[in-house]
Amino acid sequence: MTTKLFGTKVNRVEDQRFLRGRGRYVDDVLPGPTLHAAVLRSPHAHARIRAIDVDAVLDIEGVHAVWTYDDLTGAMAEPLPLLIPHPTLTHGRTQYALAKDEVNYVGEAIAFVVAEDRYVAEDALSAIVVDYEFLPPVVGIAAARAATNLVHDDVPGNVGARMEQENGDARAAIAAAPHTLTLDLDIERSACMPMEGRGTVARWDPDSARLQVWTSTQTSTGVRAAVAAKLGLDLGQVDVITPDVGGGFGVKINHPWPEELLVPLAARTLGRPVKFTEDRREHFISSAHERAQVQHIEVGYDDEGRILGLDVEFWHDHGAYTPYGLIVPIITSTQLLGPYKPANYRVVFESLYTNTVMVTPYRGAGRPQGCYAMERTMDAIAKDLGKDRTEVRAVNFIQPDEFPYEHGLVFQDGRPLTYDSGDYPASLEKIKKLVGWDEFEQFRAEMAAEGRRVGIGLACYVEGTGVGPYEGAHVHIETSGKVKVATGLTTQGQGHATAFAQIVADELGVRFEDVEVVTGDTRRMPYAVGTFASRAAVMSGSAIHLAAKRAKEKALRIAADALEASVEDLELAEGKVTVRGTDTSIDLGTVAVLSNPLRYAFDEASKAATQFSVGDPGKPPVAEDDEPGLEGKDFYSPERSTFASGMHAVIVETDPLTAEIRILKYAVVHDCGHLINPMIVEGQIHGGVAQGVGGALYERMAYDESGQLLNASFMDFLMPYASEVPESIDIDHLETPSPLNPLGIKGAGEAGVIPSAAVFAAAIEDAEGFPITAMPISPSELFALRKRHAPV
Ligand code: MCN
Repeated sequence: MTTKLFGTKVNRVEDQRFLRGRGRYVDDVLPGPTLHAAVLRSPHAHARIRAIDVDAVLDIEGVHAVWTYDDLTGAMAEPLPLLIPHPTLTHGRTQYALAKDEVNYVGEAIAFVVAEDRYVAEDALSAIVVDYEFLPPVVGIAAARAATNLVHDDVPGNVGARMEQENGDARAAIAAAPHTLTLDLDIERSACMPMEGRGTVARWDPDSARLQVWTSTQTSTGVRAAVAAKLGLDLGQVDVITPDVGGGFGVKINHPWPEELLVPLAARTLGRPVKFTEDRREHFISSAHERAQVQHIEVGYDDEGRILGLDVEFWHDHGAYTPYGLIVPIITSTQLLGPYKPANYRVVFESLYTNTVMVTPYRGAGRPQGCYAMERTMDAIAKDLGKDRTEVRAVNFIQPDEFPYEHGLVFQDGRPLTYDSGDYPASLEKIKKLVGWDEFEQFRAEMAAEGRRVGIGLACYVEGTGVGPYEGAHVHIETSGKVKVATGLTTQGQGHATAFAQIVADELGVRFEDVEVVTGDTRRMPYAVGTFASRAAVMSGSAIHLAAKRAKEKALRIAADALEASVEDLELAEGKVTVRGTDTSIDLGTVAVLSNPLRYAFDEASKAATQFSVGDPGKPPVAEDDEPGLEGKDFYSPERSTFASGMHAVIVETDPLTAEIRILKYAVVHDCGHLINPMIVEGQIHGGVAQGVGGALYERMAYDESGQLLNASFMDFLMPYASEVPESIDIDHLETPSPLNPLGIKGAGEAGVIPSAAVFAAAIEDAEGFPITAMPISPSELFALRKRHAPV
């Protein structure tokens, strides 16, 4: 029997290639004699462009083109799309591919030069003269709220949107509650730093009038749609191919980037392939950031710590533009409640413009901020009541028999936010055991006896994953019996080729090694959405399962015909179709041969395809009503998102002298429904935790008040090394299957990063004994806090 692979730790097929340096990234693509592009970026955070003089540039040998906004025509001269509009976003703004008459952040693209090589292109940038009229910059949430200066003249108070939701009457509940408290929290701006930055190559074929674009993206179909629309081409004239992607983490979701449009336009205009590869500084100042929020929380609760009313107000720093609408703050506001069910909840946020890099979703997308607000509230309630922090959480949990659970909130799409399944009390028991919660006080005492200071923190979260609208798959069985699977989403290191092959191998009863998965090539799968929101497993996994099922059903129909048996008597395993209880069988490759009217003749005696024939002209090629070819195609569209959940706990040690923060233990309980590949899921959690450690203890975007990013390099932007990431992360899984998709899956890709700020703040606070309200926190900040809280 073929062993079932779903749920097992199959090694990642991708890794051999990556570990041997055989990955192929956009920068490796050279489709013929290629020109290279460079971008002139604003050195000022806020300025009006009075004039741009490019005359000197074209005299430079090797320069083929220099464009500013005035060279753009048609749709290219319109602002970039606002991808997810929302009725509340009354003042949505997106940038132009090249700044029109104003720049709003340091790094905004102003001019685009194409030259024989990148050196010439870069040098040519310095020959461009821009006449700026300086405008006062607005940097940070406080400055945006003060509104002394405006980012966009026509946006009063710098408020892009103000949104409020309420379930019940939070203010009245707080007023009537026996206990109340308020919290003010800060979480700073950070950003993802994929190893491979953004990059695009394009080639125009004048004979077929087709454009080929290679780009490092999370959504090849999105780039294709944007390029076609902006360049006035039919979708069918544009192929977007996404080779290996060295990390995306949200930043490579299609906005599209100006360069993703300008490079194809240049390729078509100049008749030569054109390439742009960003450098690290460009990644810092001209891609996207996230996180920055200031939060004010008021909560009323009873003697048990049960929340009676919760009122959250927060201010979201959106940077200069809103290409993703309000998606980040909407996620914060709707998923902030996590696994809890406060009787009354009101949330209001303002999305503020600042003269800084725009904010779009970064792994976790608004949830780390929401989790931070909710979990710090839980800790504060426990402290106020003198209760164990886990007890307060437990009394507020949604119970397993309450699913599907509705908070009475609506999501971005206006539909009610509904959790599908979960078992939070069981997760809590698991995490307590895993981290040694009940034994911690004894550990603390032992450490204190050695003069060491330790603290423990816990944080719970839920994550809406697997959002629609749809994803598709094409499963094709070759005459060799090997299986080719295409899904339109792209892959950035998540191990899709492995996990999806597991699903197909199980469904078709073929060897795992015989399944090859292709992602992110619009020629293979033109209709797809992309990889974000931890959706690939749910969306493409389900679509692939359904498509494989179709291919299997077809294989059985053809085999039934060939074997003169009924479909019900057949089974598909080990690469062949067998009449149950007999040794009469036909291998899958031969079934593929039979599916083609132009085929090899099937020899009854040897049960093999022998010689070429054109089939029987009087007979349909395959079974009645079937199309030729042994393949299955299907699309999966979910009713709504599925909600993964989890809990993290950390034990930290804070050095009494240096305030260095060390991680002694990190534990994770994670529920993403049925696991396709537990090893991949654990890898995703490890990666997320590492990113979370960075976000909680090291990384921040250090803007000065003039809007200059002071740490736009890896010399200055601290990321954790292997030495700062916990050596081992203890992980336990809980599997509450989702009832919303055929495999019972929930997503896993972002979970590791969501509770970081909350869990580290809790542990450090527990070690130090004074409130930690601003994250990330560095040793020097901890040191300063100690001084502030030292008894006088
Ligand atoms: N998986 C599984 N069983 C489940 C759920 C998931 O085996 N029940 C597997 C999936 O098959 C997939 C992986 O876990 O191989 C992640 O699946 P999923 O949760 O569906 O997330 P996506 O594949 O949609 O990936 C997107 C998610 C996001 S939103 C960001 S951001 C992110 C992340 O994944 N960026 C990443 N993980 C990343 N990992 C790497 N290496 N690089 C990035 O850029």
